[in-house]
Amino acid sequence: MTEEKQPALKLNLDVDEREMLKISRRSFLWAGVAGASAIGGIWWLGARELNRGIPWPLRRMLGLNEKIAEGYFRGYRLAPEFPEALATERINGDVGLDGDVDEKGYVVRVMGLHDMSHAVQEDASSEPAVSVPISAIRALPAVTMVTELKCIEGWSVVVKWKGARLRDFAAMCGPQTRSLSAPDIDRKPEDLLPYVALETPDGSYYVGIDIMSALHPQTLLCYEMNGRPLTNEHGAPLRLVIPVKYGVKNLKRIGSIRFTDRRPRDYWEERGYDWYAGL
Ligand SMILES: Nc1nc2c(c(=O)[nH]1)N[C@H]1C(S)=C(S)[C@@H](COP(=O)(O)O)O[C@H]1N2
Ligand SMILES: [Mo]
Repeated sequence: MTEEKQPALKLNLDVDEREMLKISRRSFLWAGVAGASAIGGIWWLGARELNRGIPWPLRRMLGLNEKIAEGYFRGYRLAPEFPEALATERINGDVGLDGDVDEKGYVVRVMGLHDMSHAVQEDASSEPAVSVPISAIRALPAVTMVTELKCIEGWSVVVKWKGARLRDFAAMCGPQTRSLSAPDIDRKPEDLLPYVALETPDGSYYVGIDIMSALHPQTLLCYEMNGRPLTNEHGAPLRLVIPVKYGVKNLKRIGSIRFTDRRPRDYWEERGYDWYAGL
């Protein structure tokens, strides 16, 4: 796993989670996000500055990222990485992928944030949601990793992925907390709501993920696969890649992301598979 604009992380696979929480107190992201919220939050980012490149609060976050504390992600057990030469692909599952998408104007609808005051309701039947433009996700630190996608059918493929950490996305958006006070992902992950729900834009494929797996450093919102933009069959323009879970949870074409205290419905769980689907 490499992150652009910073040295490769040294990762320690065997430290327990308590240690991880302790270490993560040296957090860096929240400072950048606090800077952003102080001047009106990410909705402002989406609305105002994206055409001119990276808005300044994100640029500030990148700066802090460069000074990332060694061991920031210690304690998370990482999925193995593979040589790039092994990267290949296979297509499986097309539920929720009908039709084309507007890749440039694409937005992800986000629900369950601490501050929903900028949420908009599209129509009478839909729930108010904050629209985060895909350009804001592309402006987050880009992570590249070569990991295995394992299908419950019994096959797997090694794929080179590029995208933003769901963790960084969450830090940018500010999820709702149990205490209803401002979220602190690094220092108080236990105060976050326990689940994340993701759905395709048409709502026909949907997954639920436990929050700690969602915040895992290899859980990415990907826009590139094997060095090329995602194709429709692989979930263009944005898909979830979560190597600590089976393929079923790696939702293609993300239409919405919801932070929630209720265990979300899950497409393959409803068809008899394990809800957790962890490796
Ligand atoms: N939207 C959507 N996402 C999906 C599926 C699907 O049917 N629809 N199938 C899942 C399954 S079972 C697998 S194994 C992976 C396959 O991803 P790939 O086609 O990019 O290899 O996508 C997952 N994500
Ligand atoms: Mo699968």
